[in-house]
Amino acid sequence: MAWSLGPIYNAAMLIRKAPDIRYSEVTPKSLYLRRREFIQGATGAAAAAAAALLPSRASGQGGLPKLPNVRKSAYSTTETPNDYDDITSYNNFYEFGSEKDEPQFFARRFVTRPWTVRVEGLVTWQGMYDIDSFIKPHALEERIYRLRCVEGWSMVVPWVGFPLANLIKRLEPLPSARFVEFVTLYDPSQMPGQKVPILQYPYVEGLRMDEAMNPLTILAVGLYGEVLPNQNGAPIRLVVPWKYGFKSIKSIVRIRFRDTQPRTTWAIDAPNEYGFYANVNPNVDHPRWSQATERRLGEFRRRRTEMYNGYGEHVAHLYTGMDLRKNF
Ligand SMILES: Nc1nc2c(c(=O)[nH]1)N[C@H]1C(S)=C(S)[C@@H](COP(=O)(O)O)O[C@H]1N2
Ligand SMILES: [Mo]
Repeated sequence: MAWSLGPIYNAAMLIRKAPDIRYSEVTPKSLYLRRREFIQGATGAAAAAAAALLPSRASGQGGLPKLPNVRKSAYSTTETPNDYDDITSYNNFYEFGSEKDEPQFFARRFVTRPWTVRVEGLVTWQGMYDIDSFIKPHALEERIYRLRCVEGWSMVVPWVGFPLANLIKRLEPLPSARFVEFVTLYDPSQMPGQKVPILQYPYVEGLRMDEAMNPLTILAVGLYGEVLPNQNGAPIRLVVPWKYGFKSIKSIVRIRFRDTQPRTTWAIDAPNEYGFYANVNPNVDHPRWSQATERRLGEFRRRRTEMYNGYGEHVAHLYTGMDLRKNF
């Protein structure tokens, strides 16, 4: 059985039951309404309308479509964001090449519309969702977050997105769901890196349910007020700011609710180097290098890396009682 979310009009979340829906036919013709989601949606829309518009940034636009009605978030850092050009030309996206300067070129013709996200596993509202209807019910926020890559560099990125928790609440996971797994598109015809046997594809990542529900965890659909450039994970990617960058999986096509911990790409590749938790931790070295310091893009002197990338007040409680040397 499959379900599809139709276009969602401002206040309302409208759902059509669609048996045997095909990948190419995800936009429904008829819709019906569930009262509870309607009320939730209306609250969100009112809040969005009341929120201030994002002041237009003079710097670094990519010339991509601008996202409307983006409100500012109290979760943003006050640090200066890196330039648009840095954020979009120094990328890890192995599907488009393993060198940092490759994705900007090899992802140029990547097709991100139409795009569907499949929701499956231990969840009430399983189904295939058209990306635009998936995003539409959510008020968009600018979240300026630090990103710390496991390789030792960092940057500050003005993402546009919405809390993953808001989506999860709508999808109504079953009580047995303890983890969420995310999967990137597998399409070697578009992603030349998938023909190279460096990593196992499709790329998979995952979070424990309480990590997924933490208000810092977002799904990003934009950057600097515009839709995401392909090399940064268009059309939708995860951002988990207190974890190493590799947890923030790009170009998501599948979200699966599970009762067991997912096997994640980097942990499959090198289980002694990359753990499931991957919390930024200056006290636990990578087997091949120290994690005590980092280089912010655009700077020369290395900075000290902060525990949980500086987000400890929001997330440290998730790990009380856990041995972070074992659960790295
Ligand atoms: N599908 C996919 N997602 C991915 C990666 C990848 O290779 N493939 N690289 C990860 C790593 S290691 C980092 S540091 C961040 C980089 O995100 P950015 O290029 O937007 O800065 O994306 C993460 N998400
Ligand atoms: Mo990374």
